[in-house]
Amino acid sequence: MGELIIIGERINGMFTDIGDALRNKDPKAIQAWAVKQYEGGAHYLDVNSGPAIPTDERPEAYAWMVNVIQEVCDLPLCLDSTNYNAIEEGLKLCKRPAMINSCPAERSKIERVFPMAVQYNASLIGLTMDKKGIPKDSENRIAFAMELVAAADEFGLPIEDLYIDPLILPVNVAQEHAPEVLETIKMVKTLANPAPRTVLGLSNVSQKSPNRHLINRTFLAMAMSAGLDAAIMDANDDDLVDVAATAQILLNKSIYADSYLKVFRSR
Ligand code: THG
Repeated sequence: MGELIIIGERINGMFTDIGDALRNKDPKAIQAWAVKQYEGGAHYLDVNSGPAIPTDERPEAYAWMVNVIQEVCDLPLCLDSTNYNAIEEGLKLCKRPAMINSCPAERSKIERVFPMAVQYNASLIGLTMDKKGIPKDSENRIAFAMELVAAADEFGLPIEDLYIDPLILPVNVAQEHAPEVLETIKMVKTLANPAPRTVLGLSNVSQKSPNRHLINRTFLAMAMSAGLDAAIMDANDDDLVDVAATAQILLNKSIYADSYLKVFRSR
């Protein structure tokens, strides 16, 4: 019944343990985080090699990451890279339908990524940005979302497999973006029937702020109220996962029981 899709953010080369694992070809930290995020409540695992590996070596390093994760965990993967050759290597290896993360509203990239999503039966995150960057107003974010919806139609991607990401920025430097992002989440639902889905990289909102956890939790509740379907987030922040479970109850999207927190975590 429309429960939040939790995409664990932790397998990302921006974290030093994952960056070291990639440089040393040592799978331990990657595999430990795969299992730990599954136990925390993740439904997908984001996989981002980050800056640890030179660009031309990324497809190979990326394929290695996908393989070592699948050795220990059955969760589907959210392939997070700007290198589309790396994503394609990952797609060839994925045992379950993956999510491609991501494609901006730029024609050359749309032509590369949308057919690949269809070919591999993957869902796809579309970003409300182009070469010039991320617009501030929700109207301009929605204009990019409309281009991505039109591309889904053109290339035959089922509309419910398109996740629009309005791109939340850190509140300490881009405070005026937060309400525009919430408005965009609401407006995306009016673009098509069935509607595309929505996703956020939640932890962006609190980067370099104190009270990170509080900011993440508060914004997740607000975004879910606006209609958010999925979040790339810290699946091991138990209080954050509890916020997701509770917001779902209060939005009447899952059935209340006194034990609802336990129910949310049981699979
Ligand atoms: N949209 C989409 N994909 C994304 C993002 C998005 N992928 C990457 C990112 N944004 C989401 N994932 C993270 C992962 C970690 C952090 C933020 C977002 C994070 N990391 C710590 C930091 O920067 O302070 C790293 C701390 C450390 O090095 O230990 O906050 O928006 N589609």
